Amino acid sequence: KIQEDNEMEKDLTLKDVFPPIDPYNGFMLDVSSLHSIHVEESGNPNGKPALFLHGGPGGGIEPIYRQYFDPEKWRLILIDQRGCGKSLPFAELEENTTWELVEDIEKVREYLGIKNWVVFGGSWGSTLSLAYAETYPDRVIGLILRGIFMLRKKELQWFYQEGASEIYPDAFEHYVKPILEEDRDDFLHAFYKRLTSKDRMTRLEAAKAWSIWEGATSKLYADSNLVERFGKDKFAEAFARIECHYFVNGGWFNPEDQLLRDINKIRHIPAVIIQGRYDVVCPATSAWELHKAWPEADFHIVQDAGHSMSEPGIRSKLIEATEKFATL
Ligand code: STX
Repeated sequence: KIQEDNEMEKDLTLKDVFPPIDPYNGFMLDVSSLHSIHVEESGNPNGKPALFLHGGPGGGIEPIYRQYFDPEKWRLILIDQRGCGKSLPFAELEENTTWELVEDIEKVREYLGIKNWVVFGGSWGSTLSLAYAETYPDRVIGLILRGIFMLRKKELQWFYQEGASEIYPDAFEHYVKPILEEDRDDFLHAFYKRLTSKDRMTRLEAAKAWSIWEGATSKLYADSNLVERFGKDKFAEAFARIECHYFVNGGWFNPEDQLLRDINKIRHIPAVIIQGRYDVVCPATSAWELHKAWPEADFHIVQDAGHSMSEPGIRSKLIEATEKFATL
């Protein structure tokens, strides 16, 4: 009995992130006549390669992302996707599509002389991880996916039109403010119009409202730091413009459930799916549908978490996964 209790205690110990580290390499890579993307490497140059794909699209990389991987075991590659972070031109929408990002990833892999890698992505990062793996399955030796998002109409409708609005009516009131009453039947297109306006103030006002909506709904327990970060001009402009551009274009998926339909291409790859029960940004239905289509992948619902990778239960499961995959 006592032993069982101890075992349970052990299971309840949450894994914390690794200490902060600086990259040992960083560079810009020209990926088209228009775009240069920022790439960095950290950890152990002789470690197992892992690719980190950030969210949004348009979120850019954050130093904390390096801390989910044991720096002695992993050679970690982080990319600022087109138009965000340190990539240039900033907030650019031309030549910025899912399939161009997939090709950028291949360019980075080839440039670094990496044969194959573990791919780690949450939210939009999970979308892009699936799109990349289904296009280049031979290059992926493992997938760690969190807060599953497959960019289908029902997912966009839930978060940007009606659904999440019922759980966060207070934050939703701020989100809709820049949009005229008569345009509120289609927030996605109404925001797109403002986010691509020639007038900087119109763009900025819309970008902040859009971005703060996501910041305010990302965690089970509201986090004012997150809202503040998402509301910063520079972050909001790239994040909102790029997200909205991808979403009005349905992510260039065809059919819209392309990622699920093509799941057989990657079912042989070792994978972990991690999902917060109370994820309001990317509700658990998508993770559940992915689990049903891909029963071989480890599947974890974290009972006391929302959408963010920094929530303790999610953070712990992600680190368990990188530790397990380090020995793959
Ligand atoms: N977009 C969800 C997403 O990918 C619908 C996302 N949400 N927050 C983020 O990404 C960041 C933390 C990367 C800003």
